[in-house]
Amino acid sequence: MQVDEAEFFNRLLDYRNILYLCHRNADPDAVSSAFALSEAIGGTVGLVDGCNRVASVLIERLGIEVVDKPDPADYGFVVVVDTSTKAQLNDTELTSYCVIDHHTTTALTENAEFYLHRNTTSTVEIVYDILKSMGAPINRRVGIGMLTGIVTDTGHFKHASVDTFRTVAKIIEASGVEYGEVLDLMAATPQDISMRIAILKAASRVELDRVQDMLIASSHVSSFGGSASSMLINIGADIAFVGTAKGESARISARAKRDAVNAGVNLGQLMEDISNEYNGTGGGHSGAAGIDVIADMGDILHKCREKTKKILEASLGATSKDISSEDKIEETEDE
Ligand SMILES: [Mn+2]
Repeated sequence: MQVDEAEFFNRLLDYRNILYLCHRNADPDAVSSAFALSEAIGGTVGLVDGCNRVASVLIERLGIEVVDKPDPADYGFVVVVDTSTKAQLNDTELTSYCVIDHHTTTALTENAEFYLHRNTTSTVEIVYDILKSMGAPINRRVGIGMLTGIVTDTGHFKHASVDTFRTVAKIIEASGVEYGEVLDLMAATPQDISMRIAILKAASRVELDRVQDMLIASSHVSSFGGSASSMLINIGADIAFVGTAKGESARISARAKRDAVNAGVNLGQLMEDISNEYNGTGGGHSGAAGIDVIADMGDILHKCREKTKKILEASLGATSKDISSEDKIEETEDE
């Protein structure tokens, strides 16, 4: 059952020993949402399976106490934070739980006691509305965490809405944090050597499809697929698919520019559709999504490319051409 902000925290007040559970490889949005709720209502921040680098810097700098791989049975109630599928929880069995989330897919809400789902650009923004309705203060640590969560989830405000900026302003006002502090914290995050290698390999292995002026880049890496996919967008792709093969299964990280989304590419929907064909899990946002399936990575990547080409051809009215091999690349403009 969907509840509103006031009802959400009212219900949480009925429970003792709450676990705020973040998805695997937790990001700043998940960790900061869990941290803000635990500070306001009480309880423990739990990571299903580690966190990413910016989140680990946050945890260290803000001194956030976290429990890695907690056993939900040790807690009175579980609040699943910023998570939409069971796979993101490594299929952890949950008996009594609620969900607070902003993803377009909502598989986890089905068996939840109650949930709060909003189409915000981050979970932090939903948490802000809860704190506001509680009249809870936002201290500096919580403020820095929340702002970092919003900045990272919106791709440095690339996907921000007018509500995002409004909430950011209110968090800055309430917490006394300066935006520059948040940027400094993120800039201090070291980049892993293996991540830089993966990203460069992804770039060197790119295969391109072109529909009118839209470029679809596909590649593969052994890890850091999400970062590699975002990087392909940054260096010129309109849509990027990066595959990672893990034993029998394949993971695809997909990203799209706003123009591609406006042209009808909804990656969350695309990933959900493909995952249904393979009994896997997939979903996310229109501009950023992922899929986990038991299948050959090459086949899934091919499927992603073909379906995307069809969508673009239908909306842009052109046939695609394969420009993977160098001799076919037309360089009309030299820059
Ligand atoms: Mn999020």
